[in-house]
Amino acid sequence: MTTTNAALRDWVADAAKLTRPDRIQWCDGSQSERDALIELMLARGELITLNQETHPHCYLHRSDPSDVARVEHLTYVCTRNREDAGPNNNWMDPAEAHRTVDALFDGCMHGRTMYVVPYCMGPIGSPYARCGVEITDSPYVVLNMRIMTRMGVPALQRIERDGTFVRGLHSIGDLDPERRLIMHFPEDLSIKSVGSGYGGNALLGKKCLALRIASTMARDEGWLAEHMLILGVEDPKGEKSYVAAAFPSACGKTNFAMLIPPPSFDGWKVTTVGDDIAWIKRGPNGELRAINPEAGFFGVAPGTSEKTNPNAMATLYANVIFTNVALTDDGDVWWEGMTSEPPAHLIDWTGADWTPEIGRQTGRKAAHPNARFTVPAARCPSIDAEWESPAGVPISAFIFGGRRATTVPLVYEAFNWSFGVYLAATLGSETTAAAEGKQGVVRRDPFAMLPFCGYHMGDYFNHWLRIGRAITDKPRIFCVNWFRVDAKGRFVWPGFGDNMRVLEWIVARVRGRAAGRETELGWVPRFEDIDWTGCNVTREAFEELIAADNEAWRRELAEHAEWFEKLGARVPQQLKIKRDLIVARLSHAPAA
Ligand code: GTP
Ligand code: SPV
Ligand code: MN
Repeated sequence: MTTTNAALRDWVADAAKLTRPDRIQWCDGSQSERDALIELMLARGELITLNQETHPHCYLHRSDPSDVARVEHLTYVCTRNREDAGPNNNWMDPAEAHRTVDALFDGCMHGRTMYVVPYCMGPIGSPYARCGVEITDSPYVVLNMRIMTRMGVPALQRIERDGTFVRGLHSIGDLDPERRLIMHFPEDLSIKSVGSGYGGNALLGKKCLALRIASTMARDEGWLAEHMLILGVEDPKGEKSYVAAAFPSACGKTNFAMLIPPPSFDGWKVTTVGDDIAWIKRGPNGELRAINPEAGFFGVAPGTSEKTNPNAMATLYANVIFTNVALTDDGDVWWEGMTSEPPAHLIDWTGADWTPEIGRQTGRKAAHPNARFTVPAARCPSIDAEWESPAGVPISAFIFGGRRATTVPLVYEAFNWSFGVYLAATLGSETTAAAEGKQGVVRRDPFAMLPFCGYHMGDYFNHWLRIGRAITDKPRIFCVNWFRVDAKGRFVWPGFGDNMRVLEWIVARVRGRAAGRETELGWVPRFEDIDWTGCNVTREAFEELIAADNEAWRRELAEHAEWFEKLGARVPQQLKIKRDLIVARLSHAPAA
């Protein structure tokens, strides 16, 4: 296999000259190609066959222990003008970046096969879709890309027809964290990633193309590339709405996208369009329409159980690559939170023996907290009938949520679009295991895009304000927080399926059918505006969950001011004025 596209041919030849692989394999996406890659990885000990009766076509992969999460401090956006990358990105001059990273690529594929992986983000026939080619020396990456994207012959055909694609050069290098770099060149639509085999660092279609590069395309072309799930919600009468929701990494997108309503919500149905990324464009009638550019889920394993996310558990029956989960004695998988009691013996994610006793004594987890599963989206029982619709689905509401132990109410609705942009721009969340670094520290994560916006965050806020002016049918904007804790550190809100109670109120608001109470931050439901059947949240607990403490919010708003200060002059004046408005409202609010 090769290609009629000369630019692609030349680029592959140049990459081979630099990295000097033993051989080059063009990937066609076929079943036989997949089987051969699995055989190869099994032979090399890079995959473990799971119990094929309980888990057909499922395998376990263990990463190098130093390579288990995204590395934000080693991720760069390389624009000619430093200001264009913004204070939200690490920056290097493009020429220097190429020199630096090429030194790491020099000869790195010696003794290895170079795989050329053409892929399409979005349904092949969709005008919203964009193609890329990833060159990699990792069969694990090829297998994952085959699940996460439309990979192989049809993608190559589209590239040859369109003539354009995003270049992504990847090598696992020597996995030395000191020789690891994830470089983006949005001005020439290319990516160079070396030294990591992990998810967002190495599957270049996902965060690198579909968010960092795509966000700059979207800025220039007038659309949105967002870290959002997309779900459909249908009421008992068959009326259906779609919403898109942005939560930071490991803050609940997959779970919310696959929500199963509580039994009392008879006749309600939630369906899944996507669980991580949304590309959103203006439709023919002035509405916003979204596609899921991905073809699979790369989901967080810990915490996933029959209780919390039965749809995910059903999805995980077949054709799954598990990464860094624990292995049971009968060839099954396990992770913290899957069952209330751990099995008596496991092999942990590093390959070492693990028992509950060892866990207690050493504090070691059996699965890595950022252990993941890769699985085709089509396997999900709640997959939406329109999930591959080339024209996308119409979006009625945007939801933004963070992981906040205190301060942020369960749900509130922004007064209008620009107010909603303010709330999203100042979103805070506790850091998680999805990225290297200290966990549980509150940081600003605007639109859940801090690690993924490929350009200056101030320009991005402006872009959202511009989009709002360009559409006639504006989705309403809501904020949620499932993660408030009590004095003992326990979650106060039941979460998961019970999030339906909040989603129902949101959908009713969108349809103009739900009441609420006006607060300084926006509209919130009253206790009686929510259906509590079968739920043990008391009126008192609800009032706690929905409260916005005046003192705490004054501190929060002071942090917003610091945050805008940090982002500098490109933050829209309109947003700074919004802050002053809330401060003024809070200072006039009656004492609680
Ligand atoms: P990325 O794939 O990293 O972008 O993450 P995500 O936003 O899809 O997060 P995911 O749904 O995988 O959830 C991450 C963790 O949060 C899991 O351990 C979940 O069990 C947990 N979680 C999800 N929803 C809720 C909720 O409503 N309440 C609580 N307490 N935990 C939740
Ligand atoms: C995230 O970290 O937000 C993920 C996983 O969805 S990764 O693909 O590694 O970015
Ligand atoms: Mn994500």
